[in-house]
Amino acid sequence: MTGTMGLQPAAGVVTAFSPDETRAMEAALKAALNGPRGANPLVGAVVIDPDGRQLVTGYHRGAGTAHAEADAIAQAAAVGLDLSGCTMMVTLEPCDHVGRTGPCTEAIIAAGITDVVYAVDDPHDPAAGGAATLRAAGVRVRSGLGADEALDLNRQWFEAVEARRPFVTLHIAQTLDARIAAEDGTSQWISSPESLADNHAIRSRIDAILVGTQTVLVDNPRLTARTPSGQPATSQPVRAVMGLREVPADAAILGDDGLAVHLPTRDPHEALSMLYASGIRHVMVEGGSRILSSFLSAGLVDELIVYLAPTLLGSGTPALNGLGITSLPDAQQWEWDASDGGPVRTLGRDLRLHLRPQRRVALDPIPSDPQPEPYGTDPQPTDPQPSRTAADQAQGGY
Ligand code: AOF
Ligand code: ZN
Repeated sequence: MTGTMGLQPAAGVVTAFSPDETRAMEAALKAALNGPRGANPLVGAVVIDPDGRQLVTGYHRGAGTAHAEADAIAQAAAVGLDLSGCTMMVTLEPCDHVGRTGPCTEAIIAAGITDVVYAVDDPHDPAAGGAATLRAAGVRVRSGLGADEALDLNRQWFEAVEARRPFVTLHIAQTLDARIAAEDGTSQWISSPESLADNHAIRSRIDAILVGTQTVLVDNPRLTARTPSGQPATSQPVRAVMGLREVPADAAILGDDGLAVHLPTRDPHEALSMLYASGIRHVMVEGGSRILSSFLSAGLVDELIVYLAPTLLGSGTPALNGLGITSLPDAQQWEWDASDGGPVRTLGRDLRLHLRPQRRVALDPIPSDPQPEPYGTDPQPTDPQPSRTAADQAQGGY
């Protein structure tokens, strides 16, 4: 996100905001960055008293957890702070639905908050309508302060909601020279135990994990979310395999929990549509290189997480196998993501890089040209794509 200094309401919005409100919205935008990206947007909320003093700051910690408004109100309750007559500044229109958590409108009204200023409308149908509900309950509601920043903060999420597709996180575990396996196919372990643990923690909070049939045939991964001691995590993602080749009946990915699904397509758009239709809102694409490349070349990646090991191979399977780019001006441009722990973290001996696209490559649901690199057929023996999912073959642990 670009700096939040000097927030302005969106063009056409004429409501005046006080300097204290502007400062509080800046603080709310900053707080939102603490959360993880995914099925839900990053949201921050700051409550100020009638003198403009900031009382509590809340943020959303991802799908299934308290919304930013509820988080701020709970913090106030925990220390016995009365918020009646106060103003809440929030980066997204408060929700009006019972999803995984209760409606924020209700929590705001119950807390006695009399004013709400939010940055941008919630485009998500089931949750929208909060402003009208608040007004009907006598709350003064204004919007538009920090709208540009709030839109930019969640621009990939807004795009995914609009396109009615899941939010896509792409995961690559690679060497310094961008290899995901050595020439002989060995790939255990490129990443540090800390990186593997981080990846499994993400698996336990997403809706689905996606790999290609090639990865299943070569690596036979389990793709479950597991704790560092090898125990299954409490929450498990759907395990999806895409591609036209059959998934062997004894493939480890099938498991016995009914969470595995085969998507008979090579088109990443189609795979996402199928997942969306079954209620999936956040998918992590894990590999191999052809799947990674096809999602990247289709412009379908909202978040990129790269575990970079301080290891050189000099040959072996490259993380990507071509994005259809032949000239530098056509290169995909990525931006360091300040959210969720920042753009660079140290995980054991690895670096964890966190990025988001600088601009969308394709917005159309079904782009026709160029076609994504096919995969799932014509397996290449020299490119076995073991990927880090080979880790799943290990007994216990990762
Ligand atoms: C808010 N505050 O902090 C967030 C909101 O499944 P749920 O219950 O978590 O609801 C998710 C939807 O709620 C999400 O798609 C978006 O429309 C809204 N997110 N709303 O009032 C928040 N994260
Ligand atoms: Zn809410």
